[in-house]
Amino acid sequence: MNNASRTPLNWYTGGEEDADVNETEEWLTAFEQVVEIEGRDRACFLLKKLLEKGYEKDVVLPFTGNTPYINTIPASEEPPYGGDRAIERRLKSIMRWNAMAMVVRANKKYAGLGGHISTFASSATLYQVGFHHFFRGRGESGFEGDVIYIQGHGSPGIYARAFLEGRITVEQMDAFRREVSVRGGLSSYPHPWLMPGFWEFPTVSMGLGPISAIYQAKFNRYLRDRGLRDPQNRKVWAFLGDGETDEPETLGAITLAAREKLDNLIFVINCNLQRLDGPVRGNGKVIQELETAFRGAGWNVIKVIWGSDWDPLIEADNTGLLVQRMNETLDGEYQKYVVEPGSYFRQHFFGKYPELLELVKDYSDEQLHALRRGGHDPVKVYAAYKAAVEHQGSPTVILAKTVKGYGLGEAGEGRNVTHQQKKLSEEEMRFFRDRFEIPVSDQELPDAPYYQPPADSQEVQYLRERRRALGGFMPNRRVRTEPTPIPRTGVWERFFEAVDRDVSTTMVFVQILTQLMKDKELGPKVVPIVPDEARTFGMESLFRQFGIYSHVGQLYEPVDKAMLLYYREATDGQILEEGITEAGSMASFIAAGTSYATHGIDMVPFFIFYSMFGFQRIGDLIWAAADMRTRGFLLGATAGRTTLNGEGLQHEDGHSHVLASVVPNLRAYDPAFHYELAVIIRDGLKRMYEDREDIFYYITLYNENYPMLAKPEGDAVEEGILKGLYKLRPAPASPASPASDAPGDRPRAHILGSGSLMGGALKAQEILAQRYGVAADVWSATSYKQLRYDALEAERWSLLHPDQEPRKPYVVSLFEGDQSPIIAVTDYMKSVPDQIARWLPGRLFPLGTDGFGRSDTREVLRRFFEVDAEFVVLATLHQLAERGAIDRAVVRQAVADLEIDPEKPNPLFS
Ligand SMILES: Cc1ncc(C[n+]2csc(CCOP(=O)(O)OP(=O)(O)O)c2C)c(N)n1
Ligand SMILES: [Mg+2]
Repeated sequence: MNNASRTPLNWYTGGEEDADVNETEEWLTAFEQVVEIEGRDRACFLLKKLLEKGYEKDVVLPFTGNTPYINTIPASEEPPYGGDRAIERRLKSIMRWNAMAMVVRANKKYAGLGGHISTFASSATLYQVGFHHFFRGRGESGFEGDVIYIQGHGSPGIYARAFLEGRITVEQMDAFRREVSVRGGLSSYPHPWLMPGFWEFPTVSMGLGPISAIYQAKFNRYLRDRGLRDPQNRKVWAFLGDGETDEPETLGAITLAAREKLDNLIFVINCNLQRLDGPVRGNGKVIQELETAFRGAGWNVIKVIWGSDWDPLIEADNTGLLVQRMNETLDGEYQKYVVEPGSYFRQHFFGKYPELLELVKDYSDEQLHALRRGGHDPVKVYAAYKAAVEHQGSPTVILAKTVKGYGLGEAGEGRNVTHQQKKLSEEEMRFFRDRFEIPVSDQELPDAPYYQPPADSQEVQYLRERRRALGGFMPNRRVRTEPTPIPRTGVWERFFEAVDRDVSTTMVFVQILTQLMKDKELGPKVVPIVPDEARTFGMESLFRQFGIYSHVGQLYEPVDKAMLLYYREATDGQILEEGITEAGSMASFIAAGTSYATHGIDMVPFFIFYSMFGFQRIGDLIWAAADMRTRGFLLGATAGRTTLNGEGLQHEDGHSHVLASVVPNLRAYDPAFHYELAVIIRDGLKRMYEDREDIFYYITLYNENYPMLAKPEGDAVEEGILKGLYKLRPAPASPASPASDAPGDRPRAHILGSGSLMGGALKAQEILAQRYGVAADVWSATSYKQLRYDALEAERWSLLHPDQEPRKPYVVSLFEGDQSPIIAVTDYMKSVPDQIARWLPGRLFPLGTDGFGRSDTREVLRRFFEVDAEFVVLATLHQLAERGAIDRAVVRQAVADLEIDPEKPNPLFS
C-alpha cells in the first residue's frame, strides 16, 4: 500500500462516543506525523508498544480479526487491467445469456430437469477474469497448468464458455441434464465419471471441493519434496459459495493450509450473501465472519467488496461515516438494496447520516442502484487475482461480494427464490437480453436461442487467443495411459506359505506394504496414508525406515530419538500421517489416486483407517473418489463387530461392507488369510496400474492373531479369491470310512466363512463331523459384493438375450444341483452374505453381527452376536432338520450340548 493517507475510517470506533475530540485529534496528528516522517515500521512498533502498555495497565482491546468493510487493495494500488475490457464484457454477456438459455430451454422442453441460472450469474466475472488472464491450461505435456475446482452449480457457465470455444455443440447444449437420452449429453454438475474428457474434480457435494483442494495443494508439495514431479508453480484454485462455507469440510482444514504455507492455493469465495433458502448471514456479514476465520487461521485475505464506481465516493468521504455505514449494514439489508429501487438505497443506507446524503446528492436513484459490487468488476477481480498469485508464504482467500442472480432483474436478482429459478418469461428474457445487449430478435426470444458469434469474430478470436497463450482450454481432463509395471515376483511368494505363528491380517498387510515400498520401481510411488493410527496398526516400523512427510523436515529432536523406531519426520518422508482427520486423509487419498490424471504420474495410495470411521464418516468423499476415478486401496483396519472387542459401540464395525456395497466401481474384500490378501492386492495393482481400470479397493483387516494356512493348490483358488468365494477345506473324512474324503451318505452342508470368523467356521466343521456326523465343506467368502455383481451381470445378460444359453453366475456354478444348506458366518451384518442369497440352490442362512457393538472378550461377544462356532453348528443342524435330513431332536439336544441359552437377548434389539 502506498503512503497516501486514506480517508478517515470509523470502522473500529464507529458509533462510539468521543469524550474528548481535541485530545483524540492531538493523538492522531502525532501518530500521522510518525507515519509520515519515520515511516510505517516505526508506526507499527509504537502501536505494539501501546498495546503492551495496555495489557500492563489492564486496558485490553476487544479482539477483532477484521479489517474495514472495504476492498483490501485500494484503488491507488490496482494494477492496470491486463485485457480488452470491451471484448471481455461482450464475451461475458454472451456466456451469461447462453448459460441462462441452456437451463431455460431444458426446462421448457422437459419440465423438472432443473439446473441453475443464478449461481453463474453472480460468478461470471470471477471465472471470466481467471479464464482470460490467470488459469493456466494443461500445456504441451497435458499435465501442466493450474488445478481448478469449479463450483458445481456454476456448471452452465462453464459449458457456455466451452460452447463459444467450439468444444461443445448446440446439440450438447440442448442435452444439458439428458445424459442418457443423448449421447454426449452434459452432466448436471462436474462429474469426471460421466464426462471423463472434460470435468476433473467433482465439487457439487458442498464442502468436498474446498477440502480436496487443500489436500491437493499439499499433495503437490509432497510430489515436489519427494522429487517425483515439480508442480510447485501449478496453482490450485477452489471456487466455492458463501453458503458452502457452512459445511464443516469447507473450513475444517484451513489451518492445515496455513500451517503448511500452501501459497500454491487460492480460494475464491463467491459471496453473493445468499444460499438456497435465503441469506447466508442476514443478521451479520458473511465476508467479515469469513475474514476473521481465515485471518485467524493464517491465510492471506483479500476482500473484493466494492466496484470501481464506489472509489470516488470512498475517496470523497471525509467524515469516515461511509465506511462506518458500510460496516454497520447487515447482509440482510444489503440484499434488500438489490431488490429495492435506488430511492430506497438512498433513504435507508445513505439516509442514516446527513453527511452521506450530501455525499450522493449528485447521484440519481438509478446511478445509486447501479453502483456495482466488487465481484462484478473485472478491474477489482483482476487486482485480487494478481495479488493472490504473487503472494508468497501462505494460502490466499479472495472474498468477493456479488449479487445472486445478477442481471436477472425481477426474475430473480437478489430474491430469496433465485437459486431455484429455471424458467424465465418472455418479458424477463427481454430484460436480460437488453441489459446484456444480446443480438437476439423479439421473435426469437420465446425460444431462448443460443447466441454464437462466428468463428472469425473478434470475440471468438480473442477467447481462443487467450486460452492459447495460457496453455489450452479448461477444464480438460487428461490421463496417463502408459502402464506402470507392478512386481511379479519377490513380494508375494512368502505370503503363500503357512505361518505357524499367530498373526493378524493387519500385520500381514504391513508386511506386504513394506515389501511394496522396497520395490525399486513401484516403491517410491506408494503413498501410505494414516490418520493418527499407525501404532494401532503396527505400522510404526515404517516411521524410521520411510519417514513421515513434513515439508519442513524435523525441527526438533523427537523424544524417542534413541529408539530404533523413532518418530522420524522428513522432507522426503513417504508416509502421510495426516493427524486425526479421516476426511483430510481421504482427500489426500484422492489427490494421490488421481495423480495419473492430474499429474500424469501413477501414485499408489494405501489409506488405512479404523474401519468404523471410514464409510460411515466419510462416505460422501468416497463417493466423490469413485466419481473421480481414483485408484488405490482403502484399508478398513480393526474390522469386525466382535473382533475389535474392547472398544464398544462406537468403534466396532459390523457394517462397513454394507456401506461399501453401494459404490459401483469399488471392489470390496473381507479376506481371512495372508495369501488371500496378497492375491487381492497383487490383482488390484495389476488391474489399476497395468490394465488401467478405473476401480479402487476396500479391504478389511483384523487385529486377531491366528495361524495363517498355506495357500491351497490350484488356479481355481486364486480365481475364487478374486471372484469372492472358493472351497477352503472340504468336509473331513467320514469316521466310518476314514480313508476316504467322500461324504458318503452323511448329511451335507456348506459353511461360508469370512475374515476373522473363519476360525469359528473351521471349528464348527470339526464339531459337526465329530459329534453329529455332518459333512460340511468350509468355503472362504472373500467378497459377497463381487459375487453379487457377477451374478447381477450374468442375470441381466440372460434377461436381455432370451434366445441364447443363459449365462451362469460364478456363484451358481459352485453350487449347481447341490441342495445342501449353506450357512454363512461373518463379523459383518447378515445383509452382507444375503447379497448372494437368491442365486443359491440351497437356502442361505446367514449369521452376522446385526445390532450395536459392546465391549467384552471376543468369545463372549461372538456368543452374544450368535456367530461363534457353536452357533454355526446349531444353524447347520437346524437347516438340515428343516430339510428333513436330520431329526429335530438332534437340534434340540444340540442347544443343550452346545450350552446355548435359547432365551438369551436378541443382539439386534439390545
Ligand atoms: C452437501 C450438500 N448439501 C446440500 C446441497 C444442495 N445445495 C445446492 S446449492 C445450495 C446452496 C448453495 O449456496 P452457496 O454455496 O452460497 O452457492 P451460490 O449458489 O449462492 O453461489 C444447496 C444447499 C449440496 N449440493 N450439497
Ligand atoms: Mg451464495
